[in-house]
Amino acid sequence: MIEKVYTDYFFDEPAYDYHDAGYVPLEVADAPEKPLAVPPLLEPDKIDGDDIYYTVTAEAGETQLLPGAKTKTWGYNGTLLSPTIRFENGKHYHVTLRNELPELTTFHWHGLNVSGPYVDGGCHAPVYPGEEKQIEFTLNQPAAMCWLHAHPCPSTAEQVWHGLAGIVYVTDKHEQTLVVPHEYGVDDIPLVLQDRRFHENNQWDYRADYDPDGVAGPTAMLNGTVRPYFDVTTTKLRLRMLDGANRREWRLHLSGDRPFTQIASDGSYLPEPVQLTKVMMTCAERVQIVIDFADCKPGDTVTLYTDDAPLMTFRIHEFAKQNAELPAHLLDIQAPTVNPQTPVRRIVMSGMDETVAIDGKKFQMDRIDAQQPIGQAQYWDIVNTNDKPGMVHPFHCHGTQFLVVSRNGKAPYPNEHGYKDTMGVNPGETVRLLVRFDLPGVYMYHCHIIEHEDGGMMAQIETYDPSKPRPHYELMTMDKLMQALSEERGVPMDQLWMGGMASYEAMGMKM
Ligand SMILES: [Cu+2]
Repeated sequence: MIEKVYTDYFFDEPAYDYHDAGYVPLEVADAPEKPLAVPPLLEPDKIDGDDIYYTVTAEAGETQLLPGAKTKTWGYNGTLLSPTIRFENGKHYHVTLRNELPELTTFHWHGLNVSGPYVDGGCHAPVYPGEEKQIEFTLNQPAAMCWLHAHPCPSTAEQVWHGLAGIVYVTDKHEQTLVVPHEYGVDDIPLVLQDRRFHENNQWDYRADYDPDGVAGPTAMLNGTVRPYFDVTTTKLRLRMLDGANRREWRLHLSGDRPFTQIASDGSYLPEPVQLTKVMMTCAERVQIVIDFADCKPGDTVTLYTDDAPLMTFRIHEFAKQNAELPAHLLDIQAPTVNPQTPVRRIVMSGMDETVAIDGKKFQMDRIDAQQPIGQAQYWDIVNTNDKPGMVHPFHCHGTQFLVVSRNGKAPYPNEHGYKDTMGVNPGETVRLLVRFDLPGVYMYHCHIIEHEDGGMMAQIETYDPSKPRPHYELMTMDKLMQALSEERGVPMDQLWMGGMASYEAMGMKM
């Protein structure tokens, strides 16, 4: 029995995105309600014992989003977003990455504990148009919801805006022992929250909407559905939510202040469920909640809101009463060992618009900014030097799931006790993380307001096995990437448009 119900968003109100001059308020689209699109599960190409084979193809197409003209969109194995990919912990995966887009892209597995920089799919792992690459990995991490998105900096934001984002479930044996909703598409549904502006003829125009502090639009889109409803046919419903927006924060609550229970964050279940009436997600964060409709009757509706904008309606149907309570304990978190000698690393996120930087520097693909041995935890103090009111910068690190130790020396938020890979840092705040890498490689860490990341608010760390010689990593350079894009787009290098470029130029850097 959970007694305490939290009723605030925890984050600092003066830093909420709606205070920013460039904020785009949400509007209810002039379109009828539609059933929520629940992506199908991706079928493997082949299963051979513990070896499982998948193909993921990035492609362009058209999607019916509003009445009238279809919208030109990009997606994985489809025209928008992706089928849901379900990985099982401990299995060995072979994934063919195909690029049928007109330009290079990368396939980044956000939240998966796989080796960097190539399998991880950051900027060093381009797949050129018409080509394919093979990756393989064995998963070693607890059950979670992660995601797949394009990451070819500095055009990550534009490619994600086109639709290159997909849901990835990780399952494990422990999860199978928990009494929590898990019937995919029935009482366990993924929910990708995004926003777009529809221009003439229902088209998106990323460049027209460009804002260096993040691109936003007035129309909310959940799993690519504008004005969705969902037919509830079970007492309890589990939503696996992802902030898949480039910039927008979601401050979620239900009509009638109906409480809900958060059971998981980015990289794992929470140790104990937390009951809330409000939850805020910053870019790339995941929150899994269970809503209990036991007191509802057929014909009732419950609405999901962000601030005061309605996002989705739950239409209640007949359901068999299911009175089992959620487990009081969900996961044992084994924190990495620390001692008084545990190193403390300080990482400073600074600036707004074009001045964004990490430790005062813009990202350089062929520069390694930090090093850390594998298997040994270190404290990372993430500092946001923005004044109030400034922005919450969502800090993300590839290749690891960390623990949040403290916020300005105080306890983390009640729903931050699970593993995370992305975490909002308030202006003027220092958030202490405990970070351990298991695999050697090169991993990026950055702000997940995607335009900030493209604008250079990113750095990279090399992790290494102290008992082995250091491997050589073939790192991409901005020049190489720009040359490729210039050829693919048929545009001279100096006329190549990428949002992040202006940001580098503002800092006096030649691209
Ligand atoms: Cu940022």
